[in-house]
Amino acid sequence: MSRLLVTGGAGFIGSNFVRYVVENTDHEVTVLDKLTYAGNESSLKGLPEARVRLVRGDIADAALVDELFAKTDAVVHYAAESHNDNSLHDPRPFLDTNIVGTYVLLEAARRHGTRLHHISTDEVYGDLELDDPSRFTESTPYNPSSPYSSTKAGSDLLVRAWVRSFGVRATISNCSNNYGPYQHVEKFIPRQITNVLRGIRPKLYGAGENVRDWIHADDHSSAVLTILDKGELGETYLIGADGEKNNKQVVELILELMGASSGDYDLVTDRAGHDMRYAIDSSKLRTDLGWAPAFPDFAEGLTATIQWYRDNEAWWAPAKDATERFYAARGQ
Ligand code: NAD
Ligand code: TDX
Repeated sequence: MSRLLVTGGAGFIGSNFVRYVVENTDHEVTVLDKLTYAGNESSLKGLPEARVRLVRGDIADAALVDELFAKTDAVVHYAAESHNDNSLHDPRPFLDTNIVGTYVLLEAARRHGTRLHHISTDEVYGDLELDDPSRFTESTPYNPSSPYSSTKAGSDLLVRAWVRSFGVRATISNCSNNYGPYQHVEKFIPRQITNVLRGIRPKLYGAGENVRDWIHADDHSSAVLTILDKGELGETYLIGADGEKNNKQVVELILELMGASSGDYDLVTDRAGHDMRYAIDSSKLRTDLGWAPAFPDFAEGLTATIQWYRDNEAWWAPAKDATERFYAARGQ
């Protein structure tokens, strides 16, 4: 049994990871989370208090981080400002958390010799054209487009430098787009599901042709546990489940699964600098570490996700109106 520190464990992917750890391992978990607008204490509701503890705090608070690292065997670092649209509106918190926060964790890992796994995104590689058959691999050059993805790229490079210069025991993973329960309504899939539930037409940016490579959050979690267990220090692993779909296909599937009419959506103002296509080649993770996704059926995973939003309006409703006002002010 190990003591895990999970930063950002009250967010979407972090809380799914904590739940997955409780259900599939003996590890004890301390969550360090600032509970920003994106963090939600109730995403950890129902988990056993003997196994999961929440500390409200900032990853950039060096004294707090130092105290927590002293009592930890391994750290999984999810905490981030995570939304591209917000980063176009106000980039500063992205630098503070994604860059400075990661730096503070690396310095603590260096002092305490703590094993660290850094969670990152496929967006660090920029985007691919629709007619380009290639996919991202661990050797694709970094070429981020947005303030969000550039700060994630910066954080990855800090991790690599701390591994090489100071011998920090770290690994990195870059995952594709996640879906599942507990995702904030600002993000594409929950926004459209909750729009339909509220009688609002789904909103597609631009022509809706942009492609994302979808993976269920539980498959992301199993991949991260696999890397913690068997990953080679200093290595980067791409995580993906061969789930490429364009945004129009996803909205059409949501409409169909929710019993709404095909074509019942609006095309709205495009995102500035909108990445066209992401696609992950996860061969290294599958071949070297023996990982495989358990939820490859997107329609099945989406059906369960829709049901979760139907059943949990009390979780998402408090954020819905403010989120829609933010988008409406931008013609989205
Ligand atoms: P999220 O926005 O849902 O959650 C982020 C969490 O971090 C929140 O609980 C928030 O309160 C917390 N946080 C923010 N700033 C903090 C700070 N300074 N100190 C402590 N806690 C802080 O994000 P998510 O979608 O769950 O993403 C989690 C991680 O996974 C991020 O690092 C993101 O880059 C990465 N990622 C996300 C996706 C995706 O599809 N959502 C895909 C690949 C990688
Ligand atoms: O209302 C919308 N309409 C729309 O067409 C929204 C909110 C989004 N979109 C489009 C933009 C993207 O092409 O849907 C796609 C997905 O958008 P987001 O959910 O904002 O995700 P994305 O920008 O692809 O980034 C996500 O995956 C990689 C996460 O938010 C990141 O944290 C992760 O790194």
